Amino acid sequence: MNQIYFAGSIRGGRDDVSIYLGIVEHLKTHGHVLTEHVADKSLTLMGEGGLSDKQIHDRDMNWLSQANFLVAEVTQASLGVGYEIGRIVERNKWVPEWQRKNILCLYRPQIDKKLSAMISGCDDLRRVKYQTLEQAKYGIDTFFRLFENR
Ligand code: 6K6
Repeated sequence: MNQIYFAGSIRGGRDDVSIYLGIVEHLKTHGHVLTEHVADKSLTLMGEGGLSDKQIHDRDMNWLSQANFLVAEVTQASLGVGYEIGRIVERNKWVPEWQRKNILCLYRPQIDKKLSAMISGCDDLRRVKYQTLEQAKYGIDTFFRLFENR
């Protein structure tokens, strides 16, 4: 079964949390989503009670290492999401092809928010532009189809 790490902004801002929820629900049709909490509306900027930042970082890095897909919603700029993507892009350079984690970045082009050149200019990940959830779902389905029967 596919293990999917979904990345979305937390301290970068929670404006898009409803969109994350729709994406996560759809990702579940493609495998097990390790990070459902990213789409949890009750997870606020104040965070998860009881966990230190080190515990969150180490737990998430552990989940990221278990995942074989990283799907990130990158419209809302987030240091954490950029860090997660960068860690995997770098790791992918040092492992054989069959161990690489495939990366999909979903974003909604907006007049006042331009995607970072570090994501829009990176050859080592796939990007899908969308406006509606239906378009995001179509992009997700197309992405996963690329890796079927591999
Ligand atoms: C929420 C708010 C404050 O502290 C929290 C508790 N946090 C987190 N729980 C789980 N994953 C987290 C948390 N903070 C960051 N992450 C990871 O980084 C997630 O996997 C997200 O994809 C990403 C969000 O980074 P920021 O920089 O937007 O927080």
